[in-house]
Amino acid sequence: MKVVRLAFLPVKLILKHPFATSHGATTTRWVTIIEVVDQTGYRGYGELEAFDEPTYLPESQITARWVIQSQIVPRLQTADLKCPQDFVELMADLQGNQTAKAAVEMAIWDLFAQHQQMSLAQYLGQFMSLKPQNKIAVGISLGAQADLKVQQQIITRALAKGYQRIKLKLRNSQELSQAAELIRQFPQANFMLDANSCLSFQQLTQLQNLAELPNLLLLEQPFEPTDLVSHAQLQQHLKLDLCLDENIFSLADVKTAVALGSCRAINLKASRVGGFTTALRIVNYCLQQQLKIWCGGMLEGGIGRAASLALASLPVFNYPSDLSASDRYYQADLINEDFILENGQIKVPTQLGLGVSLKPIYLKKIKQQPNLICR
Ligand code: OSB
Ligand code: MG
Repeated sequence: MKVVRLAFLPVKLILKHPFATSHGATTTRWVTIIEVVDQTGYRGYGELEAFDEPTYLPESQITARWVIQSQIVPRLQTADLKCPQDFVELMADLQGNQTAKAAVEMAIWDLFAQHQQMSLAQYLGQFMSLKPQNKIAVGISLGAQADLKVQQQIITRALAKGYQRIKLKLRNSQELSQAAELIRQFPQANFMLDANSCLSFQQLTQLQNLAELPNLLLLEQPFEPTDLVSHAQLQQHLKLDLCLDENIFSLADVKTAVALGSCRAINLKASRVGGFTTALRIVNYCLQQQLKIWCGGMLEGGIGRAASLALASLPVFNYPSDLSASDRYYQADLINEDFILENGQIKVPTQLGLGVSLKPIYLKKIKQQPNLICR
């Protein structure tokens, strides 16, 4: 496959409700839509998931677009790809910049799946010799709330809608006691806690107490994204499973985490690890090592969420995915389709490739964008 056109379109999405984490409150989020066309005229789409600012990930929308334009495009210019994995080979000497690589790789997987007359879920499944599920169990990740009562109501509503698991975000260590109280108040519901790096060893006793709560599944990313050693020390003293998110950018990172004993679970986001090729390798490794693994999210637009649904459809994950229904994210999304929550599950697209279509306005705009490839 020869890519003859690559274009991109930045789009600003507006969240229905602010999403508060230890990095601040997100009210709007840029994503960049990637369009690739091959020599047969097939079109594939990808979504760049770096955030506006390099706080959760080291990249930003602007740095990642620069990497795509000045580093990825020149490597793709003369290539003839036999399979999506060839793209990863082609980028092998390009360090880091996982979301930039993942955005283009997503569009290339979309193209290959279409050529195979398969949905992306089926196509990913084929590489794993697994049959994808047609719907997936989902949970919801709730932004932090100062007011306990308000958060109680939000949890009640999320459970009434059918979400199979609640993830509470922490902004700081003081919010641990509020989270513990909420988890106690809903003994019938399963919870995860995501600290996005805001904790330290000073909270060790509190965390050991939390570990006694039977409906708390895991604690995600308590410490800094570079500190696998401290995570290993904490895990040694904790019955509760630690789950790593922003620590994991590659299969090598997972291997290091296993060797050190830094966690017992991985939050997998294809975009954070450079795309599906690496994501599948990580899945295989976690299965071998009996490390728990589940699919996370990062407030993706519709293209990115369709891609995440395809990955989450593989019958290998230990917990419901962080993939909410379309109605909870954006005032206006990128795609025509809506992902709807039914019995705590979301249907995986069955059409060819990503199986979703850009809204006419974005389709028209991206077609007007300059082609970065010149063959
Ligand atoms: O840490 O898992 C995270 C969103 C943006 C960035 C990081 C994270 C998250 C979420 C929300 O927790 C998951 C989602 O619903 O997309
Ligand atoms: Mg997280």
